[in-house]
Amino acid sequence: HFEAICEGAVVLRGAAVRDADALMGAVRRVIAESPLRRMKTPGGHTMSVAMTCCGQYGWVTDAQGYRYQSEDPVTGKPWPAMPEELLRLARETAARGGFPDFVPDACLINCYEPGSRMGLHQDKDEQDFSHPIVSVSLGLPQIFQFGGDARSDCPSKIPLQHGDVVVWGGAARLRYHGVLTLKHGHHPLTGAYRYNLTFRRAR
Ligand code: MD3
Ligand code: FE
Repeated sequence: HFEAICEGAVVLRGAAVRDADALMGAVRRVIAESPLRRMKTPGGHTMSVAMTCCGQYGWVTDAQGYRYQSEDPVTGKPWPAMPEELLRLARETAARGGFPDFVPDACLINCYEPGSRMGLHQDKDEQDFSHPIVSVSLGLPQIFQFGGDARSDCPSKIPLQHGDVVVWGGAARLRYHGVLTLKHGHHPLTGAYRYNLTFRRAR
C-alpha cells in the first residue's frame, strides 16, 4: 500500500518484497566487482556503514570532501553498471510516487551491521534537487529518523522494513534524515545485515 509521510515523501510498504531475491542477487554481483568499504569523512571519522555504488556515478567521501565520481577509488575502475532489475524497480516506484520521468544515474548501496548507524544529514551533493531519491530497504528492520529543514528540528521515527520503498521528492528532498543503530537479528535473505539502496540523479 501507499502512505504519504509528508508533502513530497511517499512510502510504498513492501513494494520490493516480491523482487527481493533478484535485487539482492544483483547487489551481491555489484559487491563482487566493487567491494563494500567503510569510507572516511572529511573530518577523519570512519563511517560505521559499509558502502559501495553502481551506475554511472558513485558517491565517495575522503579527506578531500564529499562528491560523486565515475571511478571507484578502491578498484580504480568505473563503478559497476546499474543492474537492470535495480533500475527497473527504481523507475517503477518513482513513477508510482509521482516522478514518471526519473532516471537514476547513481545507486548507493549501504550495508549496516549490528551497531552501524547514520547520523542526521542532508543529501545535497546532487546537481538538481527537482529529482527525487528512491530508497529501498532489504533485510533487517531499522528505525529511520525523519527531521526537518534544520538539523535542530526534532526528528520523527519511522520503522523501515524489508521491502519498503520510499520516494523522497519535492518539499521532502532536503529534509534532514538518518537511521538509528541497527540491532542484532537474523533475516533469511541478508543474515545479520540491513541493506539500503538509494537511487539518485547525481548530474
Ligand atoms: C530523505 N540512507 O544513503 S534511506 C543515504 O537507511 C541515507 O541507509 C539511509 O540517508 C539508509 O543518504 C536512509 C531513506 C532516505 C534516503 C534519502 C533521503 C531518506 C531521505 C533524501 C532526502 C530526504
Ligand atoms: Fe541520506
